[in-house]
Amino acid sequence: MKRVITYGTFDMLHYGHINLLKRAKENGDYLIVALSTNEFNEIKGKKCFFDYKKRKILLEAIRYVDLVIPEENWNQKKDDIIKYQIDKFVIGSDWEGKFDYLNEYCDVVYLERTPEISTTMIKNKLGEI
Ligand code: C2G
Repeated sequence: MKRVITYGTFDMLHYGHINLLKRAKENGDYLIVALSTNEFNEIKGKKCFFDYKKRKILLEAIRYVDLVIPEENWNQKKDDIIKYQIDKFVIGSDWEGKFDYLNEYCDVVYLERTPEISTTMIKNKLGEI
């Protein structure tokens, strides 16, 4: 069984996220999503609309997602890959090159980011109404 992992905040879930998760799952048989905790989002400088519990409920309802674990810091990826016996690390192309060091532990794949949709854009558009 090919095990895939991806990381993110996934706030205000939108079709760009779903598109990423769909393609991530197509890279294997079992998809783990490491979901940024509220505390880690503060470190990332991201203000979330939904807290971790709600974002986790939303992700767990997606057919492509098999397991959701907390992402608490920038440095847990290697340990996660070993602990969960990950074959492939997948993330959007906005991170191109940033996680190549994980090649030592598993395949690293950057998937094209879905254009013209982001949580920030949604917030801005809502602000205009
Ligand atoms: N994404 C995408 N297309 C979009 C928006 C997001 O493909 N239009 C992808 C991102 O590239 C990422 C995932 O969806 O792979 C989640 O996006 P974010 O919630 O913005 O995650 P991010 O803040 O990039 O967190 O340690 C890694 C970080 O936790 C990644």
